[in-house]
Amino acid sequence: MREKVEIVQGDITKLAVDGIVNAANTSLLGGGGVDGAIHRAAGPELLAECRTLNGCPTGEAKITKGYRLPARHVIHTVGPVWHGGGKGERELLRNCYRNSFQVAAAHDLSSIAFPAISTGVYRYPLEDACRIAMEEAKAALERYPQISRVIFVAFAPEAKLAYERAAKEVFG
Ligand code: AR6
Repeated sequence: MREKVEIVQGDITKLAVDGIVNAANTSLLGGGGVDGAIHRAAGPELLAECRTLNGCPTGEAKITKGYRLPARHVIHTVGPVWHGGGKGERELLRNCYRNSFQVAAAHDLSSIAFPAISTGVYRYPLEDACRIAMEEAKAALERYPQISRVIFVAFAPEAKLAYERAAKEVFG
């Protein structure tokens, strides 16, 4: 299983994979951070398709085409805003990963790349977020044999270290 997981540093919009995951907000109409970068790189057709989706509740995931991106699809998920951990944040973040993998598998995507959902503007603690991401990757790889490549994209060097620590803890 571990060999199907890659940890890379860089810009998720550059990856030629079946699907990249967007850390969106409930409107699905764009924003800053990775969401802004994905919309800029995909072009206005992405926003047009997103307008037809009627938003997305926190923890859920919806798929669109990738348009001008090298990735074929974008899976839009909405992470929780961190309020200290007492507002169901952990379960909501877990749901983002679970539902993104479920949507990917349902559309027969075999390679999927994730940013560190909620760890930017939404202030979710990085170590905890990377651990949840890794646990859910392991579960998804066990559940969906059609998924052969999971890529965690670290934008900052500390995120790469956090993913590497999480991979050791989860996969041994
Ligand atoms: N490639 C990969 N990772 C990136 C990129 C990139 N091009 N750009 C940023 N990151 P954030 P959130 C990392 O703030 O916390 C938006 O306005 C970044 O370093 O993008 O889920 C939405 O519309 C961080 O580790 O998303 C929402 O309103 C991670 O991506 C809100 O922000 C997530 O940071 C969502 O906040």
